[in-house]
Amino acid sequence: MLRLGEKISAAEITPEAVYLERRRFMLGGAALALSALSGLGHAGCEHGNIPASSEPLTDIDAATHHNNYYEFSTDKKSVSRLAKDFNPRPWTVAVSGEVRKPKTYDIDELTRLVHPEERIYRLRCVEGWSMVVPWLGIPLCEVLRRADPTGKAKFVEFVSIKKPESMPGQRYASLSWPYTEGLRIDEAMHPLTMLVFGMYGKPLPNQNGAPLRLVVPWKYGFKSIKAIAQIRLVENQPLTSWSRSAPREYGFYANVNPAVAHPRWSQRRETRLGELSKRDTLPFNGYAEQVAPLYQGMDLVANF
Ligand SMILES: Nc1nc2c(c(=O)[nH]1)N[C@H]1C(S)=C(S)[C@@H](COP(=O)(O)O)O[C@H]1N2
Ligand SMILES: [Mo]
Repeated sequence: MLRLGEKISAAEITPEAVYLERRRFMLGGAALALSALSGLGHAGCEHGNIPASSEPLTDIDAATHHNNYYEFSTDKKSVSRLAKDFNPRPWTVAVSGEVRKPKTYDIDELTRLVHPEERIYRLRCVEGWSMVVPWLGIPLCEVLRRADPTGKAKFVEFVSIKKPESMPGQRYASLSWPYTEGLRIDEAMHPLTMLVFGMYGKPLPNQNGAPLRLVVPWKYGFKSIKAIAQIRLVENQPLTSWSRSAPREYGFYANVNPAVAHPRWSQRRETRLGELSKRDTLPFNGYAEQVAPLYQGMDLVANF
């Protein structure tokens, strides 16, 4: 039996178009064959206060043909074509560092750790586009908790795969390879932070980060690292690919903030993929109620 999160099965009051879309994804999701999942639970990770979205979903074609993925290309329209033959199997994800129980998971073991959930999240790219996507995955917290972090685990570093034979963009020094990202431990443990392996009820397309990516919806898109191979719990704030290449432009926190301009352009407005007119960008990408408490007392202009 197909088991998706409550968000999709609850009889929520939503505009009819959204409801019909959701139904379509449930049917599509059957193709994922999430069968042998009953009996698994969520013990230990608090999932409260996940916002329900009633916004129209971005067209799947738009969300899968306009991609930032420098391992393949810096041209957003070419990524899907260049990533077509990338093989996300076999794949392992190593969880290591400041933990008592390091473990290397096979990807198919990791995606079955707990019931997958479908959550509709906005993702806002630093370059000004945004999308609303039904993501399928598990809370990152579930994986971190099982590793049993030590008291020294203050940050989490994520490392992508390095495979220049099948990732043509890695032949250029457009960024340092492998792509790395990081979160503070409380950001990583936050219930909104998801490890994602599907979208629109289907396995994640290569261009969107197969077989496993992060989605951190209140941060600019570059924090949502694709093709994750390693998750390391560390004591010190890790250096990330974008901060290394342009420290003035891409900070470690990267919380969506319309009040703080990128040095080369404003962040006040954004364009939803598939739409023509712009809309206002919201603080924390609209997730302030859930995540603003994480940053109480912090100067979010200095910590951009
Ligand atoms: N490994 C890797 N992950 C990455 C990137 C990348 O170049 N390499 N680009 C990031 C950026 S800048 C954005 S906006 C999002 C885009 O995700 P999408 O293609 O699913 O929209 O992926 C992020 N994750
Ligand atoms: Mo981005």
